Amino acid sequence: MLYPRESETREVRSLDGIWNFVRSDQANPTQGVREEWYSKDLSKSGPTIPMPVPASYNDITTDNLRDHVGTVWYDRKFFAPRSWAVDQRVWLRFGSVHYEAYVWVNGQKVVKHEIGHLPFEAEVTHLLKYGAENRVTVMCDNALIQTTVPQGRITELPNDEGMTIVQSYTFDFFNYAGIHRSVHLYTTPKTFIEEVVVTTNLSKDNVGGEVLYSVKFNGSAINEADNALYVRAQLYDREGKLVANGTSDAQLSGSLQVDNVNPWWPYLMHPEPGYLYQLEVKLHASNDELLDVYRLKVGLRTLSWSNATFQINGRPVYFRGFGRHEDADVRGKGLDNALMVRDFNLLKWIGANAYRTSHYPYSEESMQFADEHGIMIVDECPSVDAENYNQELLGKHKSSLEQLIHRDRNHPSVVMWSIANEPRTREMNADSYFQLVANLTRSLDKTRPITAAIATPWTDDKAGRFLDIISFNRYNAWYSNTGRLDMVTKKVVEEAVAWNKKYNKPVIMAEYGADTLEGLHLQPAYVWSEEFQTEVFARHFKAFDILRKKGWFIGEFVWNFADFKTAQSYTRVGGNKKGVFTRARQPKASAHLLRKRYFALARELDDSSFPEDLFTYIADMGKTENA
Ligand code: BDP
Repeated sequence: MLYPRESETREVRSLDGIWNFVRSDQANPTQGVREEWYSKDLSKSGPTIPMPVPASYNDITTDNLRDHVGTVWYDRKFFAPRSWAVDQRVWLRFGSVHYEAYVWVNGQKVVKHEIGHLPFEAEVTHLLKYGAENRVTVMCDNALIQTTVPQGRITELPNDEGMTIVQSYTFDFFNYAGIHRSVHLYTTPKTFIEEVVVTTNLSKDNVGGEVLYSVKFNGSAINEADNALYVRAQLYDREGKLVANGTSDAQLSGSLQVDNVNPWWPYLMHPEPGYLYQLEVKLHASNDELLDVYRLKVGLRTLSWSNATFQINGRPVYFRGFGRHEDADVRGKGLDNALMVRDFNLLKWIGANAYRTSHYPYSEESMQFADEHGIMIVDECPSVDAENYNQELLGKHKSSLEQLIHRDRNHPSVVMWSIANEPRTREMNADSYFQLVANLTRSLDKTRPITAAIATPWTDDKAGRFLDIISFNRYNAWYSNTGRLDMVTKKVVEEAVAWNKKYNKPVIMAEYGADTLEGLHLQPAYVWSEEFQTEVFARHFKAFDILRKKGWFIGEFVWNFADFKTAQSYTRVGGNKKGVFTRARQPKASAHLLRKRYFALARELDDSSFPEDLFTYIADMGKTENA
């Protein structure tokens, strides 16, 4: 699925803004459908409140909307310009609605989509009134059950008024819901470019490059005799200079050769990271008439992996990064450009070169940003804590990966697929289940390795053999041996070695960390203090350095980039506080230590230089300057 972009043949309009909102009666979740609320303005069916889009609805009001379970409704009006009535098609696209969405336009059902964090769209050409006002209505359901991805449970419990519905889940982040990402209307010509798939190759010396593209069109050929559409592809460098061009074969595939290529490199691995070309794809009829134009950014890079290493452009990569969340005050999981840009500034400040989109696909805008800044992404599907494996769950889990790969396969920043976080891989059916999930992933994309973040002890795990890279999550000195800083280093080394011995594959520590209350200082280090988090990190660094010498240990990811909201629990003080940054994106003490480590690794492994302010002046330390 292509990101909506303007071109000489396409227009894009945002439907972001303030929508009208109604919450259903929890005890009567289907009332709106039975009473056909979508057939007229929502305000005609009852009082509405204003609701921002994109945003989670949970933290906007001051009442208990936060804990609402079940359906809510949104609607808004918009104009469709008269010019759109002729010779084009119009599409309505949602970047993400969590968890399940039903959409109507002018009272007509348009699309239903299940699984949050992924885009979906539908053609609305024939439903729109042109040069007139139209209405879009969305019903969104946040209920998670044993066959949704991720899973949850709905139970009915007695409360002070009688009975009430309660949502529970085992995963450790708040189940924010609503229209989380932008809503777009966009136009395409009648016959248009529906899909572009790009893969790239580099010569051994990284001097010659190749862009392989394959295009799918949608729509009828221009006239009966004309079934010979073709594509003209042109590649431009950063300065806008044409560096390659060509014409596709009859299947609309082709390749472009690039001399003296600027490869796509990760941040700090090269002085010019995140180099992107622009690929211009033009769909032509056989009489040369130009039908459609779509442009996308392309990074030229190769990935390769073995049972010990992971390489980009032939050079070994050591991942230093984070597990993260899309999470912020007030807007919850709603797309927020200010937050996104701040986060990338912090990632670069701290010297990270990667993050995992724990535990679901992140916004398309952030994927584009990662491409541009050279941040490598371990791209995770929304499966968290999978258990009680069943056919329906498998079907949706596979569908989430299929949608994710369709959405993200052209991003150079995406270097690995993560097919699950902490699945219960000791359960009986875990092996056949994960074999099927891994096989599907591989069949959809052979150019990237597969991982999953596993917390099941290595002795019991049944999924690792289907992965290319083993990622494990472990909280030494936190969930096990709480407070024991002397029980970290050896345990981490032993566990990583055991995973490697069991599967003979590269190993990453995908999560480690400690909850830390900003401003709490205790010396000697004591759990929840800034001193403790800093010490926990240092003990892990020591383990990682022992492991790096073994040749197959390829990365360290702190849990978490920033503090984030969770369900209410007596183990969470206002949420999960394992952030290196606060929820407001300010550094804790550990951030300064981590920054020194990440830049030290970048200097040792990739020859990059230190930022000037990395080390604060303390004393001469024996060095005399001749100034
Ligand atoms: C891990 C989970 C992560 C949690 C973390 C924690 O993968 O989602 O937030 O533990 O407890 O098991 O902090």
